[in-house]
Amino acid sequence: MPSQLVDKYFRIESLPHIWCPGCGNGIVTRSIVKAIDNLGLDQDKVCIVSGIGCSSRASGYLDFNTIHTTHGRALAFATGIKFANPDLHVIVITGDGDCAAIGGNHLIHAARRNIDITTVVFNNNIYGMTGGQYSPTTPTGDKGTTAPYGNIDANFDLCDLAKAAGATYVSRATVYAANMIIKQVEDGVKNKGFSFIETITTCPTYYGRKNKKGDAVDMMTYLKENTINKTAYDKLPEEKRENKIVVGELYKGQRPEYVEKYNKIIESF
Ligand SMILES: Cc1ncc(C[n+]2csc(CCOP(=O)(O)OP(=O)(O)O)c2C)c(N)n1
Ligand code: SF4
Repeated sequence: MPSQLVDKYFRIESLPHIWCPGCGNGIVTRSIVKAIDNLGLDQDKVCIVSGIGCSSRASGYLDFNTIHTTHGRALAFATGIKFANPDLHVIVITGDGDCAAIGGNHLIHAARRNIDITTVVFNNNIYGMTGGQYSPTTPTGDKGTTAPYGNIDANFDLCDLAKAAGATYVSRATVYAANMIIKQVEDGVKNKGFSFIETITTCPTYYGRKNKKGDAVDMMTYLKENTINKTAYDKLPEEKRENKIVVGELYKGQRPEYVEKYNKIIESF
């Protein structure tokens, strides 16, 4: 990362970070910072909210208004912050466990309300911080410390979930293509409503090791070879669609934003 971005947006005194070699969390974090820089947002008008997990540690490294909350509750805190300070650009950083297991209820209601928050999920398909338990996005059949013989649950498609719950911007990208993450975070922040960006990231230490996915380079190669843009995917015959990671803007809608609706009621009295 160019040093001026580090100097401007990172709390140097909080580094080095805790992430393992080959972890994709740095790529997503850097992409969020680059998107904020590209948008020219005032640093003091950005609030980064995270839960608990390896990914959620990102908030502590970044020099904005930041809050490192409790596991699964980032969106609940973010909702309060946005209500109290509608001028802030609120960006939530959350892991797949944080967002879709303990925090799943907050996710569906934030999306349902279409509150103007941009949520970036770092989906590594596992609980990284606590040692590799399976999460709601661990593919069926894959292993975790709590599923040593293979996970029998059906895994969530987080983007389908967010769209069905009411998000007005939904997209997916992988850490193999960081430029796509940057563009999606920019588009998510520009969307006046609930934006949901799923980034597929690498955890070689737990997900990779438990599922014999090789090293970080092998995991990156897998992302490269199995990713397909939504437009191309829609043209594929059914039999060629299996196991593809569909990336790009997956949904864009328009509905009134929650805080604006609420404030109109307050002003009417
Ligand atoms: C209420 C509560 N329950 C459980 C935990 C333990 N815990 C901390 S992080 C975590 C899961 C982390 O997985 P994920 O959210 O996917 O993030 P990652 O570490 O993979 O980035 C759990 C279960 C906790 N801190 N608080
Ligand atoms: S355990 Fe996994 S998610 Fe956590 S820092 Fe290491 S590689 Fe990254």
